[in-house]
Amino acid sequence: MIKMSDILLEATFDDIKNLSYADVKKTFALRKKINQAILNFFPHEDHMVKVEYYGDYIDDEDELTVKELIEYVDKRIDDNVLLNDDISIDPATDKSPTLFIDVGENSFEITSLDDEEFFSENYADRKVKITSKLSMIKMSDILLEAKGFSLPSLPYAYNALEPHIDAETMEEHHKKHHKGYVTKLNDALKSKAAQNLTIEEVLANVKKYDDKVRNNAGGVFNHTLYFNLLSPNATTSPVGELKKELEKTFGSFAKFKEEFTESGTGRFGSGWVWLSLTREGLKIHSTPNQDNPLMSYSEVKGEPIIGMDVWEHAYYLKHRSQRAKYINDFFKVLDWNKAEENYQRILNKE
Ligand code: MN3
Repeated sequence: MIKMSDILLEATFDDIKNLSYADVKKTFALRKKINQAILNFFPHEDHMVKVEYYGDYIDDEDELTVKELIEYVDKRIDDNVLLNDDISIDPATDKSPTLFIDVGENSFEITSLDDEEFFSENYADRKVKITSKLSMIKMSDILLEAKGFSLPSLPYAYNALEPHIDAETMEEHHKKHHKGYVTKLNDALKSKAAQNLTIEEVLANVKKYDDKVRNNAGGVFNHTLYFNLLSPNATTSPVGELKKELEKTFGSFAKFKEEFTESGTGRFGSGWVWLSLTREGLKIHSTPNQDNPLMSYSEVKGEPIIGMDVWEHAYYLKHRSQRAKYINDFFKVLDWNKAEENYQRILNKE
């Protein structure tokens, strides 16, 4: 049996985020309509009916009063129905007093246990039919959890970048650090009417918020960019337009790599090294902590094409204090096809 708490795991973030308050209101109204439909069909609350329930994981059968039936249906819907399930209610097509309710993979067949004659006589008056595409969901869960950012999954396994970056580092980095930034950012934005903003919108106006937002919004964005740039099948030298622009700006890939590495080893404490597109063209620069070039705090402002994490948590388990070795290994898993994609996306935005 699927519980509503699982829905938040199963539904995509967009499914939940796109649910508007209007949908929420409509869903309540629809549930009321189902209750009303049952009552229209079985007009006496103390009338006995037999319900047969066929669910995703369990089947069930019971004899209930109509009043109990309404609660039973409501409860089952609450426990079992997933986002975007269809719903339909139909009386039996012949004149037998049977009501069918289908909600997604769950169905109810409800048969009158007495008053059969009464039923067939008045059948026409009680005809009900509801069909809707609307989701039935437990609103309290959605309202608490729907808003906010979620942790993107990695496009490869934790051990996929070995031997250059080890599985333990990747798992810690994604499951603990990246996730931590997501959780803390959601917490920091909770009462700030910022729930529908994109991460870029938060970063562009980061001075409006406190340092908790600054650090964690940076953490969310930077790690998403970083993890997506890495690949077990990386194309390890520049391609496309970015290759041309890189050679024009830095002379050669080797020169670029040298300057990028120096920026990484030269960053005191924790921070990031960037290749950004600025108003003056491509630039290598670094930022402290979780700052990035989209923030007004950054000395160099622009659009990040490549971001390299030089926090110790990104390499310490394997490379210990040897940051330069980590940077060397970073270049073995940095996928320049992804960098070119980022570059093209930025060019097309302008
Ligand atoms: Mn990190």
